[in-house]
Amino acid sequence: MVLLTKGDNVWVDSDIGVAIGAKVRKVTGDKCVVVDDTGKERVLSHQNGSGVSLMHPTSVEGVADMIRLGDLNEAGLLRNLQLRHKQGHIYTYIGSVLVAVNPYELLPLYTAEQVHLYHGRQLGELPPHVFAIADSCYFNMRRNHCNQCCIISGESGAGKTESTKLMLQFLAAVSGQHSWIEQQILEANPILEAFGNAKTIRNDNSSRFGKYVEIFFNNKGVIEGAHMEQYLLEKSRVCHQASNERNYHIFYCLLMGLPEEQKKILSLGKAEDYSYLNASGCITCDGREDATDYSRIRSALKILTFGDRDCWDIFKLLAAILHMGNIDFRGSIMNNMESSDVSASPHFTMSAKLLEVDTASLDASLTKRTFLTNRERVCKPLSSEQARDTRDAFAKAIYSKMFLWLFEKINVAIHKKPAQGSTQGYNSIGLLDIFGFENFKTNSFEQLCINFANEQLQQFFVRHVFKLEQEEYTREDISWKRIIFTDNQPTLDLLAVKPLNILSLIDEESHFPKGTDTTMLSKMNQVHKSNSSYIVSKSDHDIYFGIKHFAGAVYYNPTGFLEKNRDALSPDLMGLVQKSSSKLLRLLFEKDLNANTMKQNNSKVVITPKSSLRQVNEKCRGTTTLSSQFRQSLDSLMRALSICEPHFIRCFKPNHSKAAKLFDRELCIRQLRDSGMLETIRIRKSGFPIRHTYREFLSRYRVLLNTVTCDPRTEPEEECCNAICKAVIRQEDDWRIGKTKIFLKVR
Ligand code: AD9
Ligand code: MG
Repeated sequence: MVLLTKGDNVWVDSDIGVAIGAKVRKVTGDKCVVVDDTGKERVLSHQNGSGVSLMHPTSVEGVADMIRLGDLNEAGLLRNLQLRHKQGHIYTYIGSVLVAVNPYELLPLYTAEQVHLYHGRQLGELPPHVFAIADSCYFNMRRNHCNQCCIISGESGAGKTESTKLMLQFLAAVSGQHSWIEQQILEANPILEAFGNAKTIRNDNSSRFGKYVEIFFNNKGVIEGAHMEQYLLEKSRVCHQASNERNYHIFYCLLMGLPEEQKKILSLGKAEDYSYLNASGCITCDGREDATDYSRIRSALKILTFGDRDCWDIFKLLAAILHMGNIDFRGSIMNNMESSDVSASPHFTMSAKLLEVDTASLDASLTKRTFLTNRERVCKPLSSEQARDTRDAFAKAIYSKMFLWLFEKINVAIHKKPAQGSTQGYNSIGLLDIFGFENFKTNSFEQLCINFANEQLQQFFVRHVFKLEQEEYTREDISWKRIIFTDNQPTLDLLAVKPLNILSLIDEESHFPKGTDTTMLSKMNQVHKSNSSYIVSKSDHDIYFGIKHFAGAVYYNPTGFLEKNRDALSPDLMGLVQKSSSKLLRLLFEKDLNANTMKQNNSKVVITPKSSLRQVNEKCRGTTTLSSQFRQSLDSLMRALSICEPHFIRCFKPNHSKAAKLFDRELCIRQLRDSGMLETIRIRKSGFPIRHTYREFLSRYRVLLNTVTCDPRTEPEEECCNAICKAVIRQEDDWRIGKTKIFLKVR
């Protein structure tokens, strides 16, 4: 045991495998009494005190920028965040990366005065703040005339969406116009949250979609417009929610807020009446006022140019979804085949009425399915279970298409295109608020997509922080200690790059008429069994596969993958939509209707099990799978990000109980590990984070030339820089002269 005296701050072992801070209270003989950070008293002796070490002074009080930490390890980072959280400082830097710990209480940090305070200041001049990052985006955009992006990541409930809103609030404030367009951009949020957020067990206002908001500024730094992209809305929530979770907020708001006479027309009752809302045992959400939110959503819709007619059409379809959920089916056997009938109910007639289709057509398209086989159309009755699935698929499709349409319409309202033909003088700041890495008890296709997105973003982060850093030093030919870091490229190769990668195998099998989840799994196993990032199921009976992601291994259950990926409605439902008198309903399915018509015209091409893959693909042209859509939108996101100067905010969730002032060390250490923070701080610190070209350096520190004997008029710039450093910086190791730049360490 190290020699300790009273008052020393030390690190001692803890039961979660990472050291905890403690203070020495008493030393007697070879025994030492310490009180750890949780208030627990411990007696250390030579027998149990081997894991004790002295704390670096920077860890005692905590630091605002963790690059400065002397104890550069997990324990040091964790304690620093915990200490600051306790002191009410929820923001901390790691260099230019902001770590934000969710305070779970309203803090007086976001006032107009604070906006004013942070505007125009250098990063690090004031205490860490989300506004400082926003200002840094704004400042860099204006100074470098370069697009900026801010990637906000973290797990569910960590505070990504709140941080995004705060960034937006700051940018709107410094843009300074209080214009209509600014108001429209801000008002898009309540709409998107009403339709895309829901109460989950992790977060009362959980975003069930990802979004990238790009804000366009003119050359005076004034907001001119914006564009919003969405990623992968969780459709299944429309029909099923886990216990104690809710459906999308909008349903409850509608039922609580819609005036009685309008509810009557839509035949709407209470939330408890609808099986899409009552099955999870959770109707209300503490802290949310559904009726008040309804008015807020209505006024936001108005601001975003949705007319009364549009709103009414939206509400009609939402009501149709609720009624559809209550349609039930009776099973029977017909000609030795399972079949089903719609049970007569007012909900069924109301569904037909609101969808503006006749009851017979609705009945037929829910209880039968037409298949196209070898030039023939075969109509098969559906069992009651299949009919229920068809009903749910229809409800989910209507809702998710409506969500896309809302986005499109909002984009039209807020997207003021720069003057014809040129984007000159315009720059943008993009804010990415996207689902974090997911690893649940059961992981399905959605988790694979989400985790794929996270791999891409991690790669982007890795590229930015690690690779660029290394490349810069190599390019400048300066020596520095190499750091080993985790590169997730092999996982990305497995998922989406290598021939027959996982995503393309899923796609191929989805296009193949005879493909099933099991044939897909066996192909994956066959192709990738020796890939070190792939985990094969232990036996042929086990239906799972695993992927080693950067944040840990995730096991996926392939059941339902192909169906989810195909993302197609039955031809019967498509026909029903085509016949509907509802303009909005037809509009929502416009693209699919076109593709469907193309497919039917194409149906002379027959697919047989012997058809080549090319033939199959050609046949299916016009129908895109979910994973290929998602890949395309991710590709374009990554392209957009790659031409921006990136900023990063890592949000942390301090506890699972949404409580203020409670810091769960175990939960936080997992997030620290998952987010690659430790590597970030190591590479930053061991490198030379401050860099200037010779000229910049000289113009900034020219005054110092008086103290050294070097004249920039006669001697090369490089020599002068070197002379200044030699004279001013004591530590030989604290600077490097590269080929074009000078590099400095942070002290
Ligand atoms: V999810 O992946 O969409 O489920 P987010 O977006 O990371 O998640 P969100 O921003 O919704 O989390 O934050 C969750 C809740 O934490 C909010 O509803 C607030 O109640 C709380 N929160 C988050 N950030 C702050 C803050 N800066 N100040 C106060 C906050 N409360
Ligand atoms: Mg969110």
